[in-house]
Amino acid sequence: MPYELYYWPDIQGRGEFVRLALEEAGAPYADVARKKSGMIKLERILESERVKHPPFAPPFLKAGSRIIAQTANILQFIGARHGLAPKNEEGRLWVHQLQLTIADLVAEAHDVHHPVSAGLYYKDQKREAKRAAKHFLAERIPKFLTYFEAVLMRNGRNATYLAGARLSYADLSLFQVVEGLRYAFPRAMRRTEAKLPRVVGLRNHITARPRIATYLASDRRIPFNENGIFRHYLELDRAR
Ligand SMILES: N[C@@H](CCC(=O)N[C@@H](CS)C(=O)NCC(=O)O)C(=O)O
Repeated sequence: MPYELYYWPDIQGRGEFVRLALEEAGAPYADVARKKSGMIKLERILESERVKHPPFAPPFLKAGSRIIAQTANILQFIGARHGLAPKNEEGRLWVHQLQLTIADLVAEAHDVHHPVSAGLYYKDQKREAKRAAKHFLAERIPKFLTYFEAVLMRNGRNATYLAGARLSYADLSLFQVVEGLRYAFPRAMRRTEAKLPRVVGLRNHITARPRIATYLASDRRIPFNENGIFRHYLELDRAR
């Protein structure tokens, strides 16, 4: 049975981490809210009192009768089922740990343009956003990405992937983070990336994987925009 992915229809957002894993796995899925009446189905699940394990927010994945939420949790599930995670416990925990660290970075990237509240418009928190961006660009992006550079280095001199010798969902997610940060902060990323050859190498490798390349060229890949997590505001990319 095809999976059903429930996520907002007009943004990559956190749903994109799940889309990438499903695409790489070649797993059939419906991106429900992008189809006719799909938003009604999504809202119905969020509001239902009959769902055994109710999701707090999208993304969530319907697999048969199960509904699974939280991006890292969904990926753990897909990873185990579709060979995108190590089989042994140590390896599985390590990949999950990496994914949770990526989730921390994603949350910080979001909070740069919404530092006061997700409930306010960007235009109502621009001053605070500029302050947040200055620190995010100068300190936080380098700290996170240098960490992933070191993880790649520690995995072996010629390592392609973050964990062991095989691709995992964390590799796909790191690719997505680099793409997102490049879109949001092109100027700052040019500077930062110069010191991250392994992270850039992993990003390039993922782009060239046949299923991912096909996906990226398709209309299933929603372009980045200013409603998602990674938003390009010139004033934030230039914050100093
Ligand atoms: N930790 C959750 C966060 C989920 C989340 O924040 N989803 C956003 C879209 S990316 C949302 O719709 N949030 C609604 C809300 O927080 O009220 C995850 O990783 O899946």
